[in-house]
Amino acid sequence: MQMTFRWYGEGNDSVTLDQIRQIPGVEGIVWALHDKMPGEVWEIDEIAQVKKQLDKYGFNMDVVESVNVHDDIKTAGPNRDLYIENYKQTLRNLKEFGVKVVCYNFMPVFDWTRTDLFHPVGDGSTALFYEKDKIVDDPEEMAAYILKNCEGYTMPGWEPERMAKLKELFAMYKDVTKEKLWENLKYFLEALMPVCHECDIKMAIHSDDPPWDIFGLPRLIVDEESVDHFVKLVDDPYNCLTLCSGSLGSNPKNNVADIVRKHCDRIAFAHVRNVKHFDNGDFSEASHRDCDGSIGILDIMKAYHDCGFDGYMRPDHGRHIWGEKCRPGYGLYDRALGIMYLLGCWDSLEKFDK
Ligand code: CS2
Ligand code: MN
Repeated sequence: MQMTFRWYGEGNDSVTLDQIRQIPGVEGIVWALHDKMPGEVWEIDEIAQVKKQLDKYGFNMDVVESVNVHDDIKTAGPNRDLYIENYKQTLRNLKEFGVKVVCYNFMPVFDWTRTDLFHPVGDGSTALFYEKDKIVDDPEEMAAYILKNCEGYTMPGWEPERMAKLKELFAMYKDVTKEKLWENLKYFLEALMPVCHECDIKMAIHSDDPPWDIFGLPRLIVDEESVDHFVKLVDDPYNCLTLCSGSLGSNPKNNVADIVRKHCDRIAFAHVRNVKHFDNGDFSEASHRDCDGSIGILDIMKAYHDCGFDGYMRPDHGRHIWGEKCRPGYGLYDRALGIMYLLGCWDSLEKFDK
């Protein structure tokens, strides 16, 4: 297993590479060109700039999160083949820098969704929170509600530019049923697989978050059955998963450790974080410690260890602690604590569970 840390880039993250270097055990930075629009080619000289920054600290750039997928690809729109060609070119350019895994998601319109970005946890810290009854029919109302409590930040996919085009976006997805979305995903991956082989880059889909349909939009990667379906849909060792314990674990019916055991050979990238379930269907993000949440972090780590997982791992969203001002879920302190917990689990499994 190789531990990594997500970083949003120079001038775009409150956390610095200098700080990340002091967290024990981090070998690679999970990065992206965050100002690229979905569908644009990532150019060699742009990637080279990031490489230069990471090289100074001895970090590898093996994992990208995310090369976002254009809505035309998700909806089989008129320019999907053009955008697929661009995606292939991006993969070829990333290969020049030794990139091994590209994380992406196939969620319609929105990326991950919460109703409160800074919800008090009760100990003075705050965390991302999902209040089920707040997600009703009207995403515009919901966007306005979130804006009231976001301290100037937005969730990915909820940017004001996108919110301004919301009607248009919903119209694009009007006829995209779950079946069609699966078909469009298959079309996309089948087109990419030869390039993935050529470049030795694994495509690793991120689990949908939350793992159920929202605002009438279908979501695909939501439970064990859909993960089974996904790996068979394009049965290729380069068609892989970014298995996000927190995303799948938001549904109390999902047993993430079981999914890890079943599909370990297709997990290229492991996101490990904890979630606390409430009886009414709400959930809150929690510290990475097993007993602070409901999804069985220790079982999940043991499952990875038992399978001999040798892919990339990172802590996922953290709480906001010690007064840190940061991107929601992506501060330094709680994710650094998360890494120490995950590495603590891993080291003891290595030593005592051979
Ligand atoms: C999230 C997502 O759970 C997560 O890791 O922060 O934004 C994730 O990066 C994307 O869905 C992956 O494409
Ligand atoms: Mn994740």
